[in-house]
Amino acid sequence: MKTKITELLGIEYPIIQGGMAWVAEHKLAAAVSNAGGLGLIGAASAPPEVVRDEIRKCRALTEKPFGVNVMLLNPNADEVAKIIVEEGVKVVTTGAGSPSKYMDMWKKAGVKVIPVVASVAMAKMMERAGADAVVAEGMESGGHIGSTTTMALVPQVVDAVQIPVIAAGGIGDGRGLAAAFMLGAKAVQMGTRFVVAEESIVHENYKNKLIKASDIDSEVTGMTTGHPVRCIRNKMTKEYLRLEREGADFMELEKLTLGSLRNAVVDGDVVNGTVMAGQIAGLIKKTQSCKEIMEEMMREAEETFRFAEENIWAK
Ligand code: TUI
Repeated sequence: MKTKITELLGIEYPIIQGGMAWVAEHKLAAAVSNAGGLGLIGAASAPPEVVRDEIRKCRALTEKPFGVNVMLLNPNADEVAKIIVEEGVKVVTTGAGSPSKYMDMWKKAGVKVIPVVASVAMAKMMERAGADAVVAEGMESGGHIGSTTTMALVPQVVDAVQIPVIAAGGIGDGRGLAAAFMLGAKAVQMGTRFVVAEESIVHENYKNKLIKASDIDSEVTGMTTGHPVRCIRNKMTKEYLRLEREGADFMELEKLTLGSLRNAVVDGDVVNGTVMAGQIAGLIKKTQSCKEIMEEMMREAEETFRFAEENIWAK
């Protein structure tokens, strides 16, 4: 398949993996890239030298292109941004803020820059700043989110910018991929489905929590702090939302989530930990390899188009 994004990134399939904190390490990224998509290492809050090491380990596992996601709330983001250039990484995605201050450095080094945005205004700003593409991420996504749905955001971003748009949020199968194309996207970014991939190092408890989740099992914590985060409902979210309703201050709420994503992903504490996941978790029923996920997505998307051609638009 050929789209502006597969051409820009030199990949086979128009599917990129989300740069998920603690989840998107080198094994998952390499597996997605080897399966024909774009794998990403999520730098999140990792120490810069750990990110360097992850990049090198990923390179040892794949000859295909892969990228790094820079989480802009990370106090070490400046150092991570430099390591990306030093290590010759070809693609960067960014989240939770504006990467404008790194744009010149990255562009000069020939890095393709793809900011994740949650609004039209941010998409336009990123295009002006020199971005090669944007990921338009709807509020169906897991983790840190904006407030507009994928269905509403993607076509508005597509109309507002000339650069290619990648759709994210609520996409978990080939129907979602086909729908994203219909909205004008040139690829999709997927997170939640890759969390349960065979190659994902995430704790079994976390994977099982997603596999068991239904459509209405996610909550958004942090609406009152300005950092809304979507995760699966558990003891932590119930306590968090109760404290928020009672008007708890930022520091009190922070205590509840400090280290809590790591506790869930690494130690499997899905009761008190933060189990970040998107609303599409209810669709995901089993573990598969990244290759199986990718091939199934492409087959389903093709079937979806064929069905529409033969049944919906049939003359
Ligand atoms: O970044 C994400 N998703 C994330 S980051 C993350 S780590 C974290 N953990 C706990 C609390 C907070 C963060 C977990 N999930 N997605 C991309 C994304 N970016 N979604 C929304 C945005 C965004 C929001 C505001 C992008 C730009 C923006 O601009 C604000 C500004 O600076 O003007």
